[in-house]
Amino acid sequence: MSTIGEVSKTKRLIELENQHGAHNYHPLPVVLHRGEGVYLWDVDGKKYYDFLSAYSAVNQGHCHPKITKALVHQAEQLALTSRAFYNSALGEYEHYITSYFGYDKVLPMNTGAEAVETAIKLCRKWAYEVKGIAENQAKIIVCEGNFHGRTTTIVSFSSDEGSAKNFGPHTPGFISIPYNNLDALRNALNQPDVAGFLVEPIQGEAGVLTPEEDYIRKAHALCLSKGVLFIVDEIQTGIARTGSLLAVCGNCTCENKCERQVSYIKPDILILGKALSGGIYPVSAVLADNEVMMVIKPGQHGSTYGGNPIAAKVATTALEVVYEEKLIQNARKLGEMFREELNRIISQSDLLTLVRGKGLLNAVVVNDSPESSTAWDICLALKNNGLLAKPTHGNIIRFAPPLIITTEQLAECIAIIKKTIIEFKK
Ligand code: IF1
Repeated sequence: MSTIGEVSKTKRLIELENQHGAHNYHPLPVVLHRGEGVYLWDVDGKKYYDFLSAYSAVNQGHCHPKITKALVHQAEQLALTSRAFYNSALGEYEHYITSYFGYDKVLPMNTGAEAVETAIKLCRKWAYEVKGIAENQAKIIVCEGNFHGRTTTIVSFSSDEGSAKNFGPHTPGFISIPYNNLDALRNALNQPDVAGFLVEPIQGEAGVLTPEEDYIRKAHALCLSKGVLFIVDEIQTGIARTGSLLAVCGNCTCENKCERQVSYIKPDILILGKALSGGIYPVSAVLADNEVMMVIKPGQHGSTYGGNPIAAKVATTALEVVYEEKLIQNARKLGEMFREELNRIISQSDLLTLVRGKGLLNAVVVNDSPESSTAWDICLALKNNGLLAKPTHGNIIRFAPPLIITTEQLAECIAIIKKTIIEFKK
């Protein structure tokens, strides 16, 4: 173990964060120093499998050589111009991503929350200027258990008290309904002045809650019948994570069409982030057709870094890697293997109650109360055995490795999970 004097490097660096950084996180006690593919190394050189992937931002693996090269090359040429001027990378990127997902236009931003805020602004402006709702009366339907980011407006419609309490006064104009409940959506759509429905195809933070098979398709049809915008947050579920290009099996136009192109559900507003960045540089995007996107006029929205040349090159390369390395098919195949093996482990232990998910976005429910520290303690034991994962809520552990993981690597990870569960003492 490397030490600085008597204190280990890990302890010293954790103390520095504790003393000089805001306490807005409770990280697992590991200090990471290097990443490559599915692997991470801590400051003492211990190697781990990454089973969180920065919450699905590292779908292409850590420090992907092709994405890193694109970043460095652009950074040495032109990094930032602001949108006061055109730049040579943005137009080609906009053409690429709108063709890739089948939309007229993209509004480039940086973080997921910024993209969600952008979608809310687009929906409201469309409501007043296209649908004809009276000004300041537009309502957007959201789901209980949602996670769309941490800005003041977004936490205004969070059902998680920890996210919303004492950040008021909250932004009005949102109707909250139970997730995966079509009757509740039908009733909410009958309320006046409804402009949009904002939904995650799978609720990641809520514990990888996968709705009924036809929930998203029927919700889309209900919105269509009421002239309400269907707004889908694919920040965590998109970019091949769930074994499709988009969890809504959207109108993806990538060359290696996934077998699930049966639903052709096309959101009116599609929100992307995380893995659009290749896990290397903040990039998010909002896609829509002209009827919606053209309500925003010059000077009405944007950001200093939105659409910068580095982001344009990184996002283009991140999307190229998805089909060059067949991440959609790999996520689907290895996700099925993971759930099958975890069900075997669950049948032999009373520590876990179930595994759920789609593709390589999965979670296990620990057989203990959400208030217990069992899920956390299991993650500490997994860390000691060389695998990094983290609980989402109390008694749920999310398992989401990079989508480049091989069958052999996944088998080794399953063995680590099995060993940890068998040896675990509450
Ligand atoms: C953190 C949670 C996950 C997201 C969806 C928008 C955003 C996120 C579906 C906002 C971001 C991240 C935020 C990250 C941890 C992680 C997270 F635990 F916070 F809730 F994944 F579930 N829509 N999720 O999942 O995107 O602004 O962060 O780029 O530490 O806050 P962002």
